[in-house]
Amino acid sequence: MFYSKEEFKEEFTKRLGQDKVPQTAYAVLGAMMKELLEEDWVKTNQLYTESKVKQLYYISIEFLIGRMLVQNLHSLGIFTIVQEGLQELGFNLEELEEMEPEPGLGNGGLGRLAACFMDSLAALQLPGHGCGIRYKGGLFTQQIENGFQTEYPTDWLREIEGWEKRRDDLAVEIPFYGRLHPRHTDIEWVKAVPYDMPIVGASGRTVNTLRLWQAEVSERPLPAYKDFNEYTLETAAISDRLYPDDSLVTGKILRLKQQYFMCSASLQTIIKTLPGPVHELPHQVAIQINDTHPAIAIPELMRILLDEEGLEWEEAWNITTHTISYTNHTILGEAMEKWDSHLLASLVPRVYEIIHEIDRRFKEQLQEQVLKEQEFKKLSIIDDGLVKMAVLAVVGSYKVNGVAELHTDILKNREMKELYRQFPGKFHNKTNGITHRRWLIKANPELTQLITQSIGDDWLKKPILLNDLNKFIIDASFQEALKEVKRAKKNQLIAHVEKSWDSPIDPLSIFDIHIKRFHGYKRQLMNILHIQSLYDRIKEDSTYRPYPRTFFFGGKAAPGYEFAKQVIKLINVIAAKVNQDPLVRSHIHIVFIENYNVSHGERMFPAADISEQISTASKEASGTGNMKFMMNGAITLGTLDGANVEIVERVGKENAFIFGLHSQQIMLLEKHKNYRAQEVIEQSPELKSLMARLLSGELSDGTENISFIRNQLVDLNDPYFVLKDFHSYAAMHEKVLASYEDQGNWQGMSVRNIAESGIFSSDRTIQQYSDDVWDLKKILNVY
Ligand code: 475
Repeated sequence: MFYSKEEFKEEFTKRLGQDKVPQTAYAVLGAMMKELLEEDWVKTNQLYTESKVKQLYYISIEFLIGRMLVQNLHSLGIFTIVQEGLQELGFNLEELEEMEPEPGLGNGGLGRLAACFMDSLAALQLPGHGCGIRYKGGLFTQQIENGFQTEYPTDWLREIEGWEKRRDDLAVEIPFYGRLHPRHTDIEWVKAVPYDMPIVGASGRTVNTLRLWQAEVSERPLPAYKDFNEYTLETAAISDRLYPDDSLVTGKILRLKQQYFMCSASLQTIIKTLPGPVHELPHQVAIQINDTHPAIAIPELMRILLDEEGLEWEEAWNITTHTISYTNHTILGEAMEKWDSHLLASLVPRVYEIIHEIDRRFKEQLQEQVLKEQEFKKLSIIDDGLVKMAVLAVVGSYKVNGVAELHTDILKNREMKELYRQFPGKFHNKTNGITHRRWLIKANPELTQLITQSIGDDWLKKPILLNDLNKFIIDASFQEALKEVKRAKKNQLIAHVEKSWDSPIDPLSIFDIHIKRFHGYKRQLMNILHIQSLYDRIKEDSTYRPYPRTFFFGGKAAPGYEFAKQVIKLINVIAAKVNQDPLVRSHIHIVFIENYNVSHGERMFPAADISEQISTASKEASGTGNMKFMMNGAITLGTLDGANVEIVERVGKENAFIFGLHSQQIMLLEKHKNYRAQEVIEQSPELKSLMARLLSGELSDGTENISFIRNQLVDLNDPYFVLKDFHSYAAMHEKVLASYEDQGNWQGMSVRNIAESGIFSSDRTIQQYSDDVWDLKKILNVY
């Protein structure tokens, strides 16, 4: 359609006509791009079907894809042509990008990982697709009102036409409820309609598919007992809204409906379009379940194989357990899915019957061993009237992975010790990764250019080659250029933020950034308490006048997580005080970024000097923000948790700021229950004063409810060891300041981090999954 800037301009102008407003320009550009990738999309699909290659389906309840326009321009290799062409025609691409609604179809880490994986699969030209839900409303929009988080619905689909293609011809019917005997009757059918989104591979012609299912009323007859109106509302609810809980499960029936809906629709389609006989399924298809939310795919696949394909149990089980593999993302107790047996039996009676049989057979096998009661309990899928989805997921899949080395070790040696003993060969590690195309090339073109000027452009396709930057660690002119890039990214962030944040930000200050979901274990509370202590010190000690720092926070709290919401409030209260104090504000400054999302992230990671990764060791399965910061040259200030451990292994301890208890120490304290927060407070005059003032409400503006913080730190005995780690955290901040004074060394640390970040590209992660789990073959879309 167009191969040069001139051709682009001609075509664009023709389509734009007289209506030269940005809205129209956005729509025209979108339409041109859709046409441009359409042919490759169709061809890719044809190629996969004709060549009968093995395909991967990645089932996930969340895909936090972010905006697609500019990412797709990059992938199609026409970014520069279009950017310059638009400029010459009087349009600004950045402005057009801002018009694209952000599809917030995920909460955080798990959903964003799925999106990075989609990008890497397509870039590596591997046949892999996503299966999820087309939520009408993505994650809520956060507004800060009087310092409090308030939530507003986000209906991204209403705003503007997106990239997707509705496929009525591929709709399937999902069976809910009903009676089983003598056969399954009185079913409430729900129609699942796919909306396909193109996932464009970088500079190749591979266009994979992200298939998001929408729930609609079925044309099949309703059972006599069911009220039609009620049925209509319940059906629409299935794909109406994303659950806003991160690392938390609530056991609501709607959630289970979403899970079954997405799994059944995906599996029915997979089986229907299988090129060969069904017993060859494991050779033709790999199914990865992203955490336990899609674990119901295991009994659902069994149901299809038994009831619809007429297989015997043993064969069906053999096929299922060679097709499905499972990734675990968390060990937090409150995030472990356990479904009430009655709920399952009522909503999906046949599926429940199958789960029951899986459990019975597994327990029968276990009878042959000598097991302690406790061990047996841990291995039970159905236990105490609850179905434990993680146990089902391990028993029913051929591979189980953790998302960082430490996390995988904790699964094997503690959380899933009993299961690991039964299936030692299933467990493996696949350390997470992030796509360097979005998080470096797109988000930081300035740094991208500097790197390419210095080491050539091979790293764009092979990010591990960023390693070549190691030779610039002490190169003064490279360091100077890197500093310039950082300065530019800081200024861009400031320009963006200052529209909504009314106190000016110092571009020369150290940008210390803490962005992620608000959660007890992520310890935003420790960060803000430390900032309060800095404030106190500046006030009290006239010799303490530290180099200016700007502390950024961003993130959402689950609407029902009151403690996390009170931490947001506390940050905003302390921010108001700090930012308007004439003495203090030239040394420390706090910025709360409202409604943190992928687009904000793209502006923030490149501007950071310090990456706050301060989770309670053992709690953060991996973290992926840590990798995005590192790749943009920020230095990790963190604990030895999740993938931080591997980051530090790579860059060396001297190129990170590591503090705090280790995971072993935390786990011992938890096990022996011998941690006393009160004693820690007593022993530290600083903490004592801080806590006294905090808990008396002295630090408050009178509107927040400090009792949630007190409850956490005092009544609950500080479950995330905020007080225990406080002093080593504060000491490490002092070290940061000292290090920043030696700019030569600091820039060297930064270079080192970028140079070692290539391993954390999701291209590496995906290649490892492909080699060790999925067995995919690269398919070149050439014609
Ligand atoms: C980990 N989400 C990160 C990231 O592997 C890790 C759970 C239940 C219900 C809804 N959402 C969830 C998560 O558990 C989650 O996002 N986990 C995160 O997965 C990718 O890097 O450490 O916390």
